[in-house]
Amino acid sequence: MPRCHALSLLLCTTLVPLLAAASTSTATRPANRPNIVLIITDDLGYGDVGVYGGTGAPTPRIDRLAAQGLRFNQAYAPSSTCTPSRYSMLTGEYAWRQPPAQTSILDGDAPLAIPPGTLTLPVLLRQAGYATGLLGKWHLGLGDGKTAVDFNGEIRPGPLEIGFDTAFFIPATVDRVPCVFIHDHRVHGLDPADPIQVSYLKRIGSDPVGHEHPELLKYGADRQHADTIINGISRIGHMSGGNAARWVDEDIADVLTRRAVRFIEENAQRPFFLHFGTHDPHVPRAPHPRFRGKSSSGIRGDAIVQIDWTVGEILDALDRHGLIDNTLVLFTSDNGPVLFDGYYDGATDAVGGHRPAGPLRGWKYLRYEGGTRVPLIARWPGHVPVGTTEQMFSLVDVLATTAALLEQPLPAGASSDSINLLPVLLGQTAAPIRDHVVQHGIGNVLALREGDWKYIPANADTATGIGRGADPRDTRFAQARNPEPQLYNLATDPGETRNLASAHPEILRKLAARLDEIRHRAGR
Ligand code: NG6
Ligand code: CA
Repeated sequence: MPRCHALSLLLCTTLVPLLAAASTSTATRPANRPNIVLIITDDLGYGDVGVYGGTGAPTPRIDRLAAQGLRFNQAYAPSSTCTPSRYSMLTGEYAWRQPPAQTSILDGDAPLAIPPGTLTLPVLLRQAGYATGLLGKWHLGLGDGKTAVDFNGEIRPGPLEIGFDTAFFIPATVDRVPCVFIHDHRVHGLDPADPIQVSYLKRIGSDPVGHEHPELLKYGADRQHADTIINGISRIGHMSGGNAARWVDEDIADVLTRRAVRFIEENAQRPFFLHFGTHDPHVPRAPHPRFRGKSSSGIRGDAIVQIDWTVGEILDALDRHGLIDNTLVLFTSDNGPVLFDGYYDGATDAVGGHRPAGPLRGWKYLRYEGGTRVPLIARWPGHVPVGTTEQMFSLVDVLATTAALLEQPLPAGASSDSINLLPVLLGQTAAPIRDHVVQHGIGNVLALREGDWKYIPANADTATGIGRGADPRDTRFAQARNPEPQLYNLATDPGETRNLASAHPEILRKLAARLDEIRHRAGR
């Protein structure tokens, strides 16, 4: 069983009466209808933020948020990559229950991963009367898959068909084409006289490509990231046209942050849900020049400074509109960190003593703790206690927890992997509710943490997910060779260094059986 931190015990025993008192005096709306601002960063690690021990970039605004709320030390992203993690968070069902082609890292022209009609987090909130907005990273596919997505016409189904009232978003990743924002159903700022074409299979148009014209690049890239050059950065995939609509990487954070502030202003009078996905500190890293050199760990650290600025702007907007007390803010990340992810931007050399995954082993893509343990900070003054907690929380639980908060029943069979952790969020229990968490690595491999024990099944020697021309420093190689099952005790060995599989065969068997049971339990 997870250890319950002394402070959470203290919180549970001393704060609950205070919280109850506070909730009756707050605000003009029922206490179970706070606005929800969910800030989900992209590839920010467990050790990247100051309050989590990060030393590579100052993060005073995120640290202040933590000081005003609850910091989870045992929070997990459902997967070590973006698409499956976000799928799981929005649906409450582990992505690996679906076919890999639907929920593995998606290209910019892949079909929508979540079927319209699914009970999603935004659907739930919309049903409860919330305005629902998506800003920033999406990466869950577009279109029905029957015909190719036409980026010059109506792009649907997409975020609006799975519960968002409005959306202004990056279709996949910033390293993938098309390099344009989509606003609701259309490419933002598209000149119809300059139509967009996208292909991941063949070269199209006359734009230069990175592998032929390295002299045009801000920094080099491996072959996988060396197709069409846009704004001096080569991408995965080919794109032509849409010149007026192409984003400027250095301005992405500003564009999205401005829209977040506007969304808050426009919805200040009604309950709202803002799903804000930063691009930072994902590759290609191109923080605005005003943040360059503002960290001690190079370009990736500067991108983290940019995140901190973004968070500060969003929190200031809540403050200006008097919304602090009736807004639940959640700050987290979609998967673990990575230094080298295709671009030679100097991040690996500049990291110095900063440890993006903190004391944990591994990186993005992997089942080790560093791949999926993420920062999670919750703030809702007067409701969420101030302090830290050792209770486990997976982002797959956001849905059932929100449903409980809104007192909305979940239909039988929906969101089958999501656990209601509202009592944890509100500091009403010292007893652990979630006693295990499933961790998902690239190539659809799983691991199970139960209490302090961590089990990683053996897998075939396949270079899971490693594409053409991968650089040898690609962290995905670390997962490829895993002929023996692994068992770690995270209480005594948080860095997963001593494999206890042969010392504790009975624990190994028990965890293997439980993982099997979870794996075969029917999903949605
Ligand atoms: C990988 C890309 C990587 C990144 C990742 C998605 C290669 C070699 N690497 O396939 O650069 O885009 O996909 O990251 O293509 S995620 O955070 O959105 O999951
Ligand atoms: Ca990510």
